[in-house]
Parts: sequence; structure tokens; C-alpha cells
Amino acid sequence: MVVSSDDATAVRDVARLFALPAEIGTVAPHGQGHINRTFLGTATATAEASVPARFVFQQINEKIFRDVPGLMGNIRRVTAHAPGVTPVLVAARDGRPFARDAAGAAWRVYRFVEGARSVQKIESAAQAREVARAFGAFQQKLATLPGPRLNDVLPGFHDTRSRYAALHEAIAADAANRAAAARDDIAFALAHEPESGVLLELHAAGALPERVVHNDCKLNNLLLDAAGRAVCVLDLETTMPGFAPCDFGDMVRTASCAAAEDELDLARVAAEPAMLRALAEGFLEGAGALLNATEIAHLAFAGRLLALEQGVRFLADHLRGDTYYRIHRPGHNLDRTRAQFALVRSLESRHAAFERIISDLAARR
Ligand code: GN1
Ligand code: MG
Repeated sequence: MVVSSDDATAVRDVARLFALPAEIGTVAPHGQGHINRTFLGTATATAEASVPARFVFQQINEKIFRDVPGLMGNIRRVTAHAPGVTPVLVAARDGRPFARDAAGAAWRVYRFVEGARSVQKIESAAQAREVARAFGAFQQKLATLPGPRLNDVLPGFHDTRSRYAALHEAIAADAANRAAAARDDIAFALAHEPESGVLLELHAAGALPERVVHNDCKLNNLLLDAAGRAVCVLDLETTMPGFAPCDFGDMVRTASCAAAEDELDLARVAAEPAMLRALAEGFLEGAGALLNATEIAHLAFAGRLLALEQGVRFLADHLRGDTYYRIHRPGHNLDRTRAQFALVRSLESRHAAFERIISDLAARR
């Protein structure tokens, strides 16, 4: 993929607002995110640096992240607390953790993490274990974040009930006239609505604690080195108060089988027992000591719930006319919905076995 000359110019202009060692030369699109616009910029060579430094430029989607200072304040605190396992945030020349370009758009800059890669589809059980261990260890690290509660920059982010409320609104409005063709998908979502309150009720009852969690533990939000070891957690914008099982659930959603999030061949969307076991082993190793019995007892459930919640979000966006997630083809959000719901079905069929794996592992700790 190439970057438009307008975007390249915009990134070069933005770069001058940040404390970078040199001007930016080449610019390329970067990453697979659905929300922000991300570019990789390579600094022109300088006398000091023989290898040109590379930087990640992200234009923050302010339709979604309305409180940019609050968001970037969170990211600054989290990266400062977890150096080495988070990317290095580059400050703007005025000292703030972001800057606005001439058109008013907000940007942040990270140093690019060299020698690491992100994985789009899970490749082995060993990789699943390492990913889950690293995200679990990140939770453990966040448990000691000093200072006040992080800003809740996206209130109700994993409040599945409010995700359902948004779906109901989208069905009622049917703004893009798509509800009829999505009748079966809507029926599947509504049949599962009773599950939406489970974690929230446990929290209200005092059994499920609020913690600082990543909140978007997608497989591709972690960088691995050539030896397959986790080096860095990415996409910190949703790191804020939340529930530990939701992070595990997002890993199950994205790393329990090798199908893509928008896989069209639904027969391929099936959680693999070896991956589920590896994810549970890794997460309990990484976060284990932190978790209480209620959290552990709801890990398997959270996998199902997060796949369901994500399907509900994609479906609502499809019905609204694709206003939230960037799409790359017509019907993309419906394709994504169907893949998520296929995963829910698969996780349901494996639920008892998955629960047994987790309780056995937990008992052996
Ligand atoms: C979005 O930014 P990105 O693409 O990593 C979304 C997540 C979803 C994910 C689905 C702020 O993440 O919650 O799980 O898409 N982020 C936001 O792939 O809504
Ligand atoms: Mg994200």
C-alpha cells in the first residue's frame, strides 16, 4: 500500500511539532487498526545515526476519542510505568504528549519498535501461550500504577449491556435499511442478550474487581521478536479501568483459531482446544497471582462474551451504515459480525471442556 502525497506531507509537517532527531523522509501506511490513521515515518539520515530512526505517527480519531488530553495523559502514565514493554512515546516540542497540526487534527508519535513483528493470525500454541503470558504480565504491572484512577476515556467500553442498547437503537432506526438482510444475525444477537449482564452483575455484587487493564488484547496488539518472545504491548489507548477477564476474552476472540476477524469461510472459524489451553496457561502464568476466584471462574465465559460483544458492535455499526469501524469492502462489518458469531457458537460447543482446563490449571497453582 502506498501513502498519498497529501498524507506524506501531513506527516512530515506533523513531525516538526515533535522532539525528533531529524526531518522525516519516507512515509508509509502502517498497521491494521480500525479506528485511527497510522503511518510509519523514516527520519532522514544524520551524522549521528547511521541507521535512520523510524517513528509511528497516529492521527487520533476524535469522533471516538473526544478527550485527547485525557487519553494522552493516560498513555503517558502507562508508558512511563511500564517502560520496556510499551513503546516509547515521543513528546511534542511544547512538552505535551500530542500535538495538533495546522488543520487542528491531533497526532501522537511513538518510536518504532525495531526487530519485532505483530501477528495477524495465531501460528502455534507456543505463540498463544506467550501472547497470553505477556498480556497477563502487563495486567500484573498495571496493578501497581501509581496515582489517581486513569481517565475513563471511553465510558462503558466493555459494558456489554450498553453495547446491546446501541444495537437495539440501530435496529430500530435501521438508518441504512439493512436490518431485513441481517435478520438471522440480529436474531442470534438477541438470543444471547441475557449473557450481557453477567460480569456487570458480579461487579455490582462486589465479586469482580475493577482493575487497570488493556481492554483491547487483540493478538495483533502485541509485538514478538524473531525468537517468538513478546517484546511490547501496543495500542494503549483503551488501557483504563476494566475487568481482567475481558482481556483474556479478547485473546480468546483473536487467538483461539487462525481465522481472520473477517473470515468469510465460517467453517474455518473454530476455537482450537490446544490454543484455548495455551492461552489459559499463559494468562494464568502472567497474571495468575493477581486474579481472584471469580475472575478465574469467568475466564472461559469471557472468551464467549467478548466474541459476542464484538459481534454486537460490528452488527450495530453495519446497521448504522458503517460509521465507527473503518471498512475495506461493502458489507465488511456484517462479514466481521458473522465471523464473531461463528466463534461464539464454536466456543459454546467447547465451553465445558474449556472450563475444566482452566479449573484444573488453577487448582495446580
Ligand atoms: C478496534 O483500534 P483497533 O482496530 O485496534 C476497537 C476495539 C475492537 C477492535 C476490533 C477504540 O480496535 O475495541 O475490539 O477494533 N477499538 C476501539 O478489531 O473501539
Ligand atoms: Mg485500538
